[in-house]
Amino acid sequence: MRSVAAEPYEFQFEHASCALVIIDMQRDFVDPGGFGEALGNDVSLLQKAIAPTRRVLDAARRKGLLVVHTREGHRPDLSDLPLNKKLRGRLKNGIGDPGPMGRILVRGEYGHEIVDALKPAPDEPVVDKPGKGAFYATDLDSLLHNRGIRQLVVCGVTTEVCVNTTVREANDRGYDCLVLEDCVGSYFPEFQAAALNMIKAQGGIFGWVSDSQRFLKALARA
Ligand code: TIU
Repeated sequence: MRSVAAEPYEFQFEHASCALVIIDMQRDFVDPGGFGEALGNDVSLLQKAIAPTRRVLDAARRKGLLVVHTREGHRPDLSDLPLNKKLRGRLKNGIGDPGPMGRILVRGEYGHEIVDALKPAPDEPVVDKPGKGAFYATDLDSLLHNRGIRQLVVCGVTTEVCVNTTVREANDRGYDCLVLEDCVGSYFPEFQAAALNMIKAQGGIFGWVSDSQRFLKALARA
């Protein structure tokens, strides 16, 4: 077992049983000119997670960790888009409608793709998810289970929405999750702080929180 300095206490992992999971680092959420920015959000708060996540991704690849990427989005015919999600927000241009980078959150569209800096390698699984949690209506659990994965190191956006939902789903399925605070981002600084606190409170009720430097140090030792 390897140890990463973390809160509420050290996180333990083994290379063979640990995966890096990068949540929804898609152009439409992260890039200037995308759907997220069109909704009035400050995407620089998400952009700053790219560089540290890239360093973690590079190190994970070098060390041979399983790397899994997720993308939030829907089939082009929108048959997997629940009506409540379609209607939520009363947006003039919402999911499935034309957006600044193609149809919003539709698979195959430019804005749905992962940002260039974190582009998945050909051998890295990409899990397309219709919900906020990466386990809901996907094969993520079986993919991890079949590889003997027990620990997840989690990066991505947004901290209080898809990252938090995924960590909660993972925790209930028996995975230990380490969230790297500089590799996750929220449009709302107060939610960033609260979402991280919620994970590590009560003895790590949902998991552990650390940062890229501390994780990279632990990975380098291994
Ligand atoms: N990936 C993810 O978090 N999807 C969202 O819709 N996040 C928001 O914060 N809106």
